[in-house]
Amino acid sequence: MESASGTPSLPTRSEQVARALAAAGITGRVRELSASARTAADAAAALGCEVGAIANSLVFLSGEEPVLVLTSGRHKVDTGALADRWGRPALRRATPDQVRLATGQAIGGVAPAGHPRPLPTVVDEALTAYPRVWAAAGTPHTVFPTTADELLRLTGGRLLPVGP
Ligand code: 5CA
Repeated sequence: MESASGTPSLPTRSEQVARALAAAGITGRVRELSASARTAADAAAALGCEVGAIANSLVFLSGEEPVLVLTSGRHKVDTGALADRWGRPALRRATPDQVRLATGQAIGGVAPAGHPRPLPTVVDEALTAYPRVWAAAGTPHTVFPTTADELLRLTGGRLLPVGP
């Protein structure tokens, strides 16, 4: 059966992501993988791409506000430097419960969109090095192809360096 998004029977959380992509005019389709893509390394292995081309959707709390940092899988976030560049209160890693509350998605499948409310977002400048990047689509088994420019459009985010 085909759903409204034109993709056959995706999980509900991925349907929400597919709808957000369509609303932003993003044409890359959500793809369901047989292997788990819970981490950037798993996703890169399943897709046969560089780990740097995986966009991890990491949730932090800045003060009490949840924020999203779309980070290349090739490095970690330097939270101190990023908070300074972004002009926000210090960033700390959200707990699994806080991630679910802010995104409606579980760690391992957090997507850049499809959340109950849009989160203030940074897109990692390092992602511009890849003509195609892959992000999770709401579950650990779903991904979609995109670009740094599309992620900026999708999230209304800011392009900043996030790595060390
Ligand atoms: N599906 C892949 C990308 S396609 C994915 O979701 N990767 S991820 O990096 O965005 O999700 C795993 C991330 O969740 C880890 O990098 C880590 O930053 C975060 N994480 C894992 N366990 C915890 C935890 N207990 N608390 C908070 N964050 C966690």
